[in-house]
Amino acid sequence: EAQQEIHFFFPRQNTLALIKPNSAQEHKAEILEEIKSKGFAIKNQQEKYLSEEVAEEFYKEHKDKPFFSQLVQFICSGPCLQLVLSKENAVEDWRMMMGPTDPNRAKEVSPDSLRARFGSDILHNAVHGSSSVEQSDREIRLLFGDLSAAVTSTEGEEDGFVFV
Ligand code: IDP
Repeated sequence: EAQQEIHFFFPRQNTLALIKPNSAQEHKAEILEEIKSKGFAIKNQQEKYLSEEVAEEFYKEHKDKPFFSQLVQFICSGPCLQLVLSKENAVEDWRMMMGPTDPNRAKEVSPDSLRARFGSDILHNAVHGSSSVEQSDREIRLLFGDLSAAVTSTEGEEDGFVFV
């Protein structure tokens, strides 16, 4: 009797990850180990201060929020480890590793997440991850500039599933 198996394939994606300034930086070796152990390839990496101008562009969707200036100030307050991560379903999988925006909520619903472990409050929440493939392309281009030519855009793998 023929057994059918359904194999799902997720497209290989890039996502932009930031290890934000301060406390998270102390744990970057551990965070990098964890990233690799979850199957992400690190396609590009740089440790840099963000300029205020770049930070404002990076977070422009929040420019009308009351916390915008605090957010820009915080993200520029020390070096950020900037990473281009790549794997199947990278955008969603990295956000799962991060946990919810607010570390206090993360501690309740996702205690193993990076924000639960390394974030201190909703502003100082340790890590960033792109919210979509489109955002990741934009963010990678913004932070890596010309270097991003080699890594932006999702790679050619098919999105979908096959019946075997
Ligand atoms: P996300 O980083 O989980 O995608 P967003 O809503 O896109 O969350 O917010 C961007 C960043 O702005 C957060 O990571 C956090 O650092 C900061 N932030 C979000 N909401 C608040 C708030 O209510 N107060 C202060 N900072 C906030």
